[in-house]
Amino acid sequence: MLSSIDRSFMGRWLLAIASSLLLSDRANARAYLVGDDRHWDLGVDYAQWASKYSFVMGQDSLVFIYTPPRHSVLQVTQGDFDGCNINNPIATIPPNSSFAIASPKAYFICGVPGHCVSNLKLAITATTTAPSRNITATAPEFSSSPPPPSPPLLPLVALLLVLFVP
Ligand SMILES: [Cu+2]
Repeated sequence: MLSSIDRSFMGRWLLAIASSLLLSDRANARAYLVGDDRHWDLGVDYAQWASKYSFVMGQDSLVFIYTPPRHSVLQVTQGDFDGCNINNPIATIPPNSSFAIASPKAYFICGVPGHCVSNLKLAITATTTAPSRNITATAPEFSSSPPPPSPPLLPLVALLLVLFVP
């Protein structure tokens, strides 16, 4: 039988472990600033920008920075992306907001007439699993300070504690 001091200690450990697991999950999610420091604007090659990254659906997001009414961001079908049709958007992405990547493909165009045909358009392809991601790798993240990684032993320790703590 554990003393109350032991239990309190273990309780705190469980909390600490739960927190690090949560942080470790969040550390894998990335918010990509579309166009990097050029943001969402004319004169940027978004096909080239997208080719630099491996997007993970259900995990990563795209951050669109622009100033209306100069630009807008419409999520569209592939057909409307190809044809630069601004009249049938799936969704409008508000300025300075993030779009959670939830499908293998996503298409965006600027809704200001003439901008899509001038190449203000972005198509991304996402995978379901992350290519071996490592916290020490160069992180093209929007937020500049990822939380510290947790040791891989922690999930096992958490499981053991959950099993043995009454
Ligand atoms: Cu525009």
